[in-house]
Amino acid sequence: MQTTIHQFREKGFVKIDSLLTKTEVDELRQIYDALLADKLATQNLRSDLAGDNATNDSGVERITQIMRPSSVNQELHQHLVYQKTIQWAQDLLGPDMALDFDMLINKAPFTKTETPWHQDAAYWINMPDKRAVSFWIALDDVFPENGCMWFVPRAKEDTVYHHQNLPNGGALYCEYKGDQSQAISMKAGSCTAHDGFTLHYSRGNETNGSRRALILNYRPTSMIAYERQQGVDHTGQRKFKK
Ligand SMILES: O=C(O)CCC(=O)C(=O)O
Repeated sequence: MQTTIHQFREKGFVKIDSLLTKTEVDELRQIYDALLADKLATQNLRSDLAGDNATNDSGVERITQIMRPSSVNQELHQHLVYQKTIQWAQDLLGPDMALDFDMLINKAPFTKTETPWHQDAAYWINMPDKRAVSFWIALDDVFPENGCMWFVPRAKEDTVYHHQNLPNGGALYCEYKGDQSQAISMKAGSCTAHDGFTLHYSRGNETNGSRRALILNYRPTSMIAYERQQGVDHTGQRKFKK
């Protein structure tokens, strides 16, 4: 545990093996697939991170993002994964960590669309306390060819690089041309944890299998209250805020 905490603080990211049991992975896969299939219940929380125009002729979403999925699924809301990750969040960043929001990011088979390089802090409003951790939980075995996460060890300072929007509501992105990035392959049920200033990206899914990720974001209770006061509840359209 101390090595994990040390690496997270030094590099801005770390892998946590076997966060979930096989049974827990199976439970989450069922919930996940039901949410993906239910376009009606998720319609206001759902978007294509590749941008609206990216949806191909067959109407397939390239990178499906569903915000706050536990708000429409009670089983997910009560799942043990939230207890396991809050414990890790508090160990990594302090006892005041609480769940800010959850999301699903799915890359369906052969959608071949990368999530561009970015830092999560580019999405944030300006917050006095910038501690945050995002758990990216693999519900399938992940590796470069199906879209595992890649990270660049972060700088010591809290620097947010210049980001732009992909057209038509797509993701924020920035340039990264260095050679420090590391691909984090892992088994289903394992996760990575990264902070808001760590650059990350994933390749498109070039395989015939799914690449399902559940993402849980934690930050200080006081900063969640601060966000909510300003109308940020992570259900709506992404905006670039400084
Ligand atoms: O799942 C992906 O491809 C990207 C995930 C991501 O950017 C994030 O969790 O912050």
